Amino acid sequence: MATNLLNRGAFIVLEGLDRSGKTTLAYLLVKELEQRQIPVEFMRFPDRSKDNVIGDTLNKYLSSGIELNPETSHMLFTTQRFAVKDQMLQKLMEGKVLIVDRYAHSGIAYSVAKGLSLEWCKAKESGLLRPDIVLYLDLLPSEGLKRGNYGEERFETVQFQEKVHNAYDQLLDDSWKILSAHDTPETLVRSALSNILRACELNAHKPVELLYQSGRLDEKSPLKERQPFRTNVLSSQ
Ligand code: FDM
Ligand code: MG
Repeated sequence: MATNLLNRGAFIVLEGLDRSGKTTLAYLLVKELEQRQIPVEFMRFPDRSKDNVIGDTLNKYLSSGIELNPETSHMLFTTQRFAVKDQMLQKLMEGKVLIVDRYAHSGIAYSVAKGLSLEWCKAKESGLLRPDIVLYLDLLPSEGLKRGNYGEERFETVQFQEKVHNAYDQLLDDSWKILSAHDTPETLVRSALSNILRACELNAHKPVELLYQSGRLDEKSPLKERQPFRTNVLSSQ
């Protein structure tokens, strides 16, 4: 067996509508894993850091400060994911569990909700790392409205969230676990954690796969031979 595949970490993504509780659950999961001495790292997309040009632009776009057409915004969100692809792989190979708050599925669901085609959006995300599990926090769009600070950002309207909800439905595959966003934090943590611990066990010796693409990252992957891509322009990490 290839040595670099010994006990890789699991790649976990949290997805769901605005106000579904992804960020809260992510923090609780990180705490639980740390308590179990399991190496873990939290990441989120988009990265809104003001010290990189894409993060700053996306932040202004989301808070309705500037306009971007759907294709442009899609590609800016996607670029942030590709910019840290190598770093994410490296962390997984070091044995770290990655807990990621939103990923390509948000990219696709929100862009499809704006009217872009599913095929176009999926093609743009193709070749990113494929999560071992997508934990989807299922929230009725009309329920999000009742949660705090709803409506402050660009996409926080029930009408738009209905479309996002329908678009997410089209992305479901065998890596998805559906959790009810209406459950208590304790129930959610218990259920998410058991899925994560199982994924750690099942995938420890399996290569990381690529999203919407057949083929895996194996030892001969050019990704491993390349220096990790680092720039202050695209990534603040
Ligand atoms: N969003 C997020 C997108 O439209 N595309 C993407 O690729 C990603 C990652 O950005 F409205 C949208 C989804 C949401 C906003 O909000 C990010 P949060 O509340 O900070 O997660
Ligand atoms: Mg939000």
